[in-house]
Amino acid sequence: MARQSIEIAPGAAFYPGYLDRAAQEAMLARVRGVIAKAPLYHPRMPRSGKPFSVRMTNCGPLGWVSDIDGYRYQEIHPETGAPWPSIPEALMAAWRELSGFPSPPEACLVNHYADGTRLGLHQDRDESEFNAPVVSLSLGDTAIFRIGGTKRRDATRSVKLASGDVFVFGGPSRLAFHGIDRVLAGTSTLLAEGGRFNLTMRRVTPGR
Ligand code: MD3
Ligand code: FE
Repeated sequence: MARQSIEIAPGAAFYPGYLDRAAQEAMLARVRGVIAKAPLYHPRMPRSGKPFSVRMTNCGPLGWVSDIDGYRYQEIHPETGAPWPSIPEALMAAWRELSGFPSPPEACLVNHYADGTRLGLHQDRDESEFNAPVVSLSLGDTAIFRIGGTKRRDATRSVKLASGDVFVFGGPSRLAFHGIDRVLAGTSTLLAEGGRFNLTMRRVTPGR
């Protein structure tokens, strides 16, 4: 059955409550499994080497990393040297249902926000397939998400992302500036330790 979505901006489809509580708990267990094999770490900003406040890891054949040398996708965890674990089947199913893209995702970036962490306004342009959307899933505390246009100075709007919500960023929104202004502590009971996970599936190399 087709899911109901809200178009927040051209090509940006919002699916509030895509995962119910039981599905969020099952997904969280999968995320914990990924982290057991590929620990969360603090990426560093190119050039300055300043650490991000958000911790990250990945699953899938490729993972997005950032260090003093720059941003890139690579096949191994930067600290353990091990290949990234595979993308959990429940995430692959969401991609098949919602992406409208024939090829599978190659990378799933896992971001972890402790209370008080944020992610500044940025574009995601380290991929070479912009016809594929980015599919994003939130777990845990609600975040204040900001999205603008393809120019940094374009007007922005804010959307609250709650646990179980999914966003598909395709079309013109694929290259929109976006960021997380703050995470609202205590808004979800999913994570015993508090905070928030965001999972983003991406196609990195050209697909069909
Ligand atoms: C719009 N993540 O991983 S999710 C990121 O909540 C990222 O962790 C934020 O920005 C987070 O790059 C925001 C929503 C999101 C993710 C990726 C996008 C929006 C996007 C890529 C292109 C356009
Ligand atoms: Fe992003």
